Amino acid sequence: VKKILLSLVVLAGLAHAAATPAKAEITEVEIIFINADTNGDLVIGKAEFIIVATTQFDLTDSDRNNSLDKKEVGALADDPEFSDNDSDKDGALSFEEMIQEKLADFASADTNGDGLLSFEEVVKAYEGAQ
Ligand SMILES: [Ca+2]
Ligand SMILES: [Ca+2]
Ligand SMILES: [Ca+2]
Ligand SMILES: [Ca+2]
Repeated sequence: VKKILLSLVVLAGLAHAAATPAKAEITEVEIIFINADTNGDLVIGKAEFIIVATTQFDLTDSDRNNSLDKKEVGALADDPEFSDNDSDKDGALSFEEMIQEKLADFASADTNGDGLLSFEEVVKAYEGAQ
């Protein structure tokens, strides 16, 4: 369950711009969901999930070497998850390492195994990560 946290931090980062005090009745998880559901069918497919992850990866990879090192991820580098996800232990997260982790997050959040994340599944994963 802990493994979903980095994804949600990533999604929350993307959603941040949409979160205005005037819309305080909309919860953070709703904003995350709406932002990720680019085709508006009220479920998040694997492709939508990967687009969000890829966009965030590209934004974070400031030197464009297709790898996130500790100075690029900032405080997240201190999260034990960063070293867990760094499977080849080279001190950086490659795009492949990141996608592998995201697909694992997707699978664990998709509790009914239909290949889509419903709002309820996202809420459960989000609450589990708190
Ligand atoms: Ca969708
Ligand atoms: Ca980089
Ligand atoms: Ca690595
Ligand atoms: Ca599902």
